[in-house]
Amino acid sequence: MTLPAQIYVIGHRNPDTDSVCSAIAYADLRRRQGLKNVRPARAGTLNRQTEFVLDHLQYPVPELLTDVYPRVRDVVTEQVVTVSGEAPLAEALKQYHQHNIRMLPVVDVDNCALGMLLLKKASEQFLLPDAAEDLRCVHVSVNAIVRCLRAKLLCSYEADSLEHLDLYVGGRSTGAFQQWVGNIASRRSILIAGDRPHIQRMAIEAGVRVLIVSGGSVVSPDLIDLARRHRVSVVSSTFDTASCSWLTRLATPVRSLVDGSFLSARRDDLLDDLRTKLLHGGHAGAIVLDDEDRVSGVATKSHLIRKSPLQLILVDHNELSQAVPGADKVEILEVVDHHRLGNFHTDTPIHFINQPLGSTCTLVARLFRQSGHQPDEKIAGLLLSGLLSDTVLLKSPTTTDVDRDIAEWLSTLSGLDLDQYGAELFASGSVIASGQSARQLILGDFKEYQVESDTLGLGQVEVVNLHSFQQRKEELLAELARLRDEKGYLLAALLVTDIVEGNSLLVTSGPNELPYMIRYPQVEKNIYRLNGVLSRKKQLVPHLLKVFKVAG
Ligand SMILES: [Mn+2]
Repeated sequence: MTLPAQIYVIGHRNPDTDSVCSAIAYADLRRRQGLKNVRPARAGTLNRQTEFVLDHLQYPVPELLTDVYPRVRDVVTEQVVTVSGEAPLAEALKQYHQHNIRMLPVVDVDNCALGMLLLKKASEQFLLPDAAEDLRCVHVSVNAIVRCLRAKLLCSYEADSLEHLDLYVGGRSTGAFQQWVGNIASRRSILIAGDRPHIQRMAIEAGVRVLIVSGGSVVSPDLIDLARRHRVSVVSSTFDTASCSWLTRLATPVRSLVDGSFLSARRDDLLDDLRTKLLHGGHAGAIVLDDEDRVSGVATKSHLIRKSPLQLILVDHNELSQAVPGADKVEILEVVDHHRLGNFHTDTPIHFINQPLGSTCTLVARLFRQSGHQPDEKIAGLLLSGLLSDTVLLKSPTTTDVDRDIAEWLSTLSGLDLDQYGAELFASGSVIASGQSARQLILGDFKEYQVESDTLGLGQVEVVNLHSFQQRKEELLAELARLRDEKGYLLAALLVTDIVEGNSLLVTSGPNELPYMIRYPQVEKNIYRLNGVLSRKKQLVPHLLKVFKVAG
């Protein structure tokens, strides 16, 4: 039995709004088209903007998949058959036969593993000995005999003690028996006798360890008394002598046949790790344990070739390096994307849809339209969010006419106004409006640069408009001054980059002569406008290094 397949629609790692919303919407579409067991997932933590979208549209956060590597639990799905450590070997043999298996985990009362009993080893125990003394020797307790022979315990002495004992049948005439019983090591002997009271008495007087009375024969009360005085355990079984003898040999509790050095695996272990253990460890199988150390399955080599029940539909990416870890180990059913093609191979043909549109959400919305399905209000809202996010409110150069057309359609379906909702969407993603302290904002993405013996400390934040910055600029200026003092920087500055306009502001705390040397237009005290500057590394830093070197 294998688990039913579970199909996840999932975007790339470090998910953005397009990636999460297209996964939700595409899962919805495929479900409506009749695909079973399909649900959206995400490959990482949601960013603030996506959180806002799901919250605003009151849509549940998709399940987080940190990886999709096949686990032991995905392939080991059979109900496990176990045997109690106290059970006689006879019971284990019955289980092997009944369930057609060759391995049996031996468990204690809490269902925790004591070891693994292989059919091969269990049968060898009985079939291999050929010397008379080995054939006679059994490893049992009185209670084990009682259990295996379904017998009555008439007189008990240390019934739990597990001992190596010799098994005899009292099949001699009274005179011969008397002589014989005096010659055996009686304290380590089990004697099977029938309904002959003389023989029973002689055995008890000789002090055998266990007297088994076969055929349901009675034992008189005075003999039971005698047995108690001689510390002889007496059991009575309805089986005949031959069966009693055979079953006593199979009465060995299985726990004494296993050693503790079994191979084990956790349900959550990677299948690849189990593979290594099973292929190189020399064990026929591993006992699978659950979180509470209880036995939940047996894994064998045949499990290693089973397919994971998990399948993926990738949206908003097509490169495995960007996919949820382990994606290369499971079946990928479809890809829906708007990025360049990466290195991607499959064993079988798959649905692969890739179009150079502004967002995957545009593509998914188009698939809804083409298939005659109309997204409901919430799904339309999600699709619109992904579309506006990826195309930066339809302003990014990647925006196509299709995106603009689809955006109008989704706006109508969702009842969300393009401009108003778009503005809210981007404000929600703003770092500056996130409630972080000024110090956290400055140090979030911060680097130090050396100019001769001086140090510049430069942070950067990206925003989609300068609105929230204007509200916090005094606070940021004060914090930069404090930071400069503390660290002894020549200049402490924060580059606030408007990614929509493609410009930046440089907020500074520096030497008094800075306005005269920096060669950027000053907007107000300690704030400069850097037209066309987006990159700290490629644009700002080379400029500052030049400026300060000339000055120094
Ligand atoms: Mn995208």
